Amino acid sequence: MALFNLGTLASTPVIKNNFDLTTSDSTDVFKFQITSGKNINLSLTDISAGDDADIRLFRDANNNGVLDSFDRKVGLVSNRGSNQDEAINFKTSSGSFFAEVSRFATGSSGDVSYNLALSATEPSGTFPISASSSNLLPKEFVLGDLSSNVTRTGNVNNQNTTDVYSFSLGFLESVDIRLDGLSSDADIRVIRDSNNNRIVDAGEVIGSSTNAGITSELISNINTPGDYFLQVTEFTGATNYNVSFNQFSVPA
Ligand SMILES: [Ca+2]
Ligand SMILES: [Ca+2]
Ligand SMILES: [Ca+2]
Ligand SMILES: [Ca+2]
Repeated sequence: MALFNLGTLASTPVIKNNFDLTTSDSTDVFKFQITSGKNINLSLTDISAGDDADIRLFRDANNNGVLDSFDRKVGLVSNRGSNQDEAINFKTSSGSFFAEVSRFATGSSGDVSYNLALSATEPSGTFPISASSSNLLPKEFVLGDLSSNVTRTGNVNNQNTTDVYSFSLGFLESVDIRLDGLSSDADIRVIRDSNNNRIVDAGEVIGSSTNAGITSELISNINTPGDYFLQVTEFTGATNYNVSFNQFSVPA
């Protein structure tokens, strides 16, 4: 196991790109602190083709500075198949944490390389701690080119504050995006990752909808060809949701 001490994690993402796991050194652990209630965001991307890596998040529950079996009793995991991106978005109180990236041996052929981004974003409100949009862009749900209407259902909650969908639009394709079926407040925003670094940088949010309560959300008429991300984010509490991508053609 390799251990990396990141110090205090804040909203500016910490980037650890082109890290490697091997059969003899199959886990990397990144230790960090948050000094007040925040949203911890972890994004594991660019896992090497033909391989599988997973990510886990643990609190240093016994405060001894070591990731031990006591800490491992409670944690969050993202362990999808093959080299799909992994994501954790956790609303939590201050403390010390360990993010552990591990090589999933059964799904991997040799060395496994990956990119990791970590951030701790500020709550949107003051009290109680409200969720905030992640500034990381793992491809959790890959929709591809929107050549027909797509509807998906999901759930956001304190242990999964953000879901990220990736989609693209071709020439003369447009889309309206609607979020409904809410039982608690959730919001949406659309991001164009212009510099392709899988981080939400200044100027990359091209639309958002943040109505109060369980009012539905709508972002209309995105119509420039290209690749996009949609984030669905919890605001105050757990909720199921429906997200609809209503595709239509732009008149030539
Ligand atoms: Ca410990
Ligand atoms: Ca995996
Ligand atoms: Ca970016
Ligand atoms: Ca809302």
